[in-house]
Amino acid sequence: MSQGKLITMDEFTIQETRKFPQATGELSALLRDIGLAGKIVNKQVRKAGLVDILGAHGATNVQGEEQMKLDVFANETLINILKNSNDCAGIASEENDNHVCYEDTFSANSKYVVLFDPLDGSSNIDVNAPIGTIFAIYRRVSEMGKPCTEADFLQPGNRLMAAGYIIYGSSTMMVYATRISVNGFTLEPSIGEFCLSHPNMKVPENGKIYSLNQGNTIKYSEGMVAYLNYCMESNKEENRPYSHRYIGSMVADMHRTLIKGGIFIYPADKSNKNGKLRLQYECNPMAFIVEAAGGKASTGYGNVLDVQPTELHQRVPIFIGSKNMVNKVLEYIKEKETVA
Ligand code: AHM
Ligand code: MG
Repeated sequence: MSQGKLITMDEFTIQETRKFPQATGELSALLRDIGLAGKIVNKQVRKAGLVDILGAHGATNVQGEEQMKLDVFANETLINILKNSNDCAGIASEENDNHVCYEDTFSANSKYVVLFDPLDGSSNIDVNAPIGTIFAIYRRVSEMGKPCTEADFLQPGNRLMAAGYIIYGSSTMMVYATRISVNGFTLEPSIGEFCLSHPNMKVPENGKIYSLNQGNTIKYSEGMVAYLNYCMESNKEENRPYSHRYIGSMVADMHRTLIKGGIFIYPADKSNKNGKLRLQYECNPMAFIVEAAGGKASTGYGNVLDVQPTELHQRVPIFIGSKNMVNKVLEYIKEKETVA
């Protein structure tokens, strides 16, 4: 944690941007807008347990106002804030079948598009476990001055300009990565600002935690099963057996992985040859963050960031986290040659 002077996320982002004389400040403004959406979502998330009192989706609350499900609320908040921002030409969201183009003049002249999962892990809301918003920012490839196009949203992760997440946990944090560094900001509720708390985050090269849905073992490939046995075997030199931790909320599992090291896996299995998680707004942003922090992210057959997307909601298997742990699981998978 940084000591002494409180540095807000906006201050920090502006200071960083000043290091690049050609920067226009648009990316900083976009990050600020996403942070603002995060604060608004956070306010609703903090009331989630009161849903039975205040009313669920479709019901009316005591004031007679219609209540919205949290993931719908998060989606609409992000869409509206980015629409009113001067720096976003359009968005794509897990909640929408197609991308959304903002067609006003300001937006048509904006150079960025944003993809997001507005509220990942939303099944965890009912049990008061952490959930999060994941986002990815690309520079558009379509012609400026005109509405954005699908091609803007089908760029590989290696073309990302920035990516991050907001975790609604025991505290609320926004973590974002540029190509240069990854930094984490904790929401100071009394002033309503994200403040720098985790500067220059680095994923430890080795870890002691593996994170995956081990209940699916019966569906896993031979290589995956062999790797799980490796994790569970006792080995004093390598500090095994490893601990197994799985929250079932990617943002929460990845946040722990980023801080403590370890590996997070959502592999291909016998019924889902591409796993479960979505490339453009779950795997790519997390891969970008982890690689900027010195870790590694693989699909089992190549880098996540090098996958050329062909459709907006496509899925990929993912092995992500501490470099040495990812390399180890890849050895097992390669040896058994069973991953699609
Ligand atoms: P969601 O986008 O519907 O919330 O699903 C994504 C979530 C991830 O946060 C998490 O890692 C994964 O699904 C858990 O899946 P499973 O229950 O199959 O282990
Ligand atoms: Mg999701």
